Amino acid sequence: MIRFRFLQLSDLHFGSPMASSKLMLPPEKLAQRHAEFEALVRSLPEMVATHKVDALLLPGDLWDHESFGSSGQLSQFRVLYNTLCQMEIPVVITPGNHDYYSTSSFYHPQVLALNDFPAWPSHITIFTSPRFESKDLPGWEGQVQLTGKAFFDNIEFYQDTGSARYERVLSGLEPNAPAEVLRILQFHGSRDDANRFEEKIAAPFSKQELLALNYDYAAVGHYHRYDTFTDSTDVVRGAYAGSPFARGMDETGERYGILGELIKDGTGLAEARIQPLVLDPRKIVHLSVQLGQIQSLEELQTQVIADLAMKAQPQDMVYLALQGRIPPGLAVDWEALEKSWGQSLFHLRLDHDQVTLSYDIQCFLEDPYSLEGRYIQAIQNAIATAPAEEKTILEQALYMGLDALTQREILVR
Ligand SMILES: [Mn+2]
Repeated sequence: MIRFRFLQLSDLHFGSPMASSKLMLPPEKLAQRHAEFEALVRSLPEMVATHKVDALLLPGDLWDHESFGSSGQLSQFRVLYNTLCQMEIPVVITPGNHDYYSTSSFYHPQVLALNDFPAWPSHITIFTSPRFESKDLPGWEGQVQLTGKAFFDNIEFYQDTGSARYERVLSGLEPNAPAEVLRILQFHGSRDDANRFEEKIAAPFSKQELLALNYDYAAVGHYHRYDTFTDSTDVVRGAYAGSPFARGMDETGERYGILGELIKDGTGLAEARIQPLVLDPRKIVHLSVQLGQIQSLEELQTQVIADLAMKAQPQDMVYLALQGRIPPGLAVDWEALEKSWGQSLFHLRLDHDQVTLSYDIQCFLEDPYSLEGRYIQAIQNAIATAPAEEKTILEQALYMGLDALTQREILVR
């Protein structure tokens, strides 16, 4: 019987500036996030020891770049490189579209040597062919076999403009190890039906194509959200760990690595037990708050504070988008509110671009012969007799009509 425990991590994009996010972290918080990311990377040897894993599986986009660029990139390359070199267990890397393999890649032995780094040690297996290859896991010869491939460029494409060059990544692949060997597939690619933040595709495949190949487990990278692939009997046959560290708005919610155990007895498929392991001490929360019929600053505060308390924790980074209307004449100091709401959090960014002014309806009605007055009267009559589901639409129409009639500057900045 083969019992194999692993930690799966991908899409760290280590070395990325993290500065372009809508969160707009100020320099000191950005520096803190870089330090936290580095601490996470440096904690990997301890993590694999704590969880007693046999191997570290890394299906791509470990670094945000594929070669040595600026000195900043060099120093961040060094941190992760040194950590992987210190590992006392096998490490398997299948380069992704960001850290793709090429003749100028740091995965290339000559490039590494030219930049004064010692050669990749023997416990680290790097797949460097654009076609799938199979290799025995060091120390597990005849028991565990990895099948993987490397990306060789960083070109993603949009679904509707895909060229023939981007063939189905799994087409033509056949497992070639004996059935009693634990067979793990590892690569970086886009599952057709996975949760995607955007529609860009790299190395497409479907769950059906993957399951038909009968690998015991597939460790896949590229999409930044944790997602498992289960067969028709709900057995896990592969997974995306997602990105382990929250860098931008496409990485909301908890960030994970995968702790897995594969148990293979005989020639049938292995039993896979996997669990997500939270790796980032903070998370990004994208909170949209629809303002109700608020009449005062106090009501606005109460509603937002209640939502924040429910959805975010003190260590989190919150992007708070307010929508709705506030009474005319209500003076709101948005900057002060952002500061005050952010005090109980690591960070808060307030977006009030979608907040508009409501109207003093009573004032319009006092002049029943005005266009606005007659319009309001007509809509209110309709609201009084409308079924419940139409009332909301009519209420919205009331305000949109008034916006048009009064030709008001719609957005309050
Ligand atoms: Mn990728």
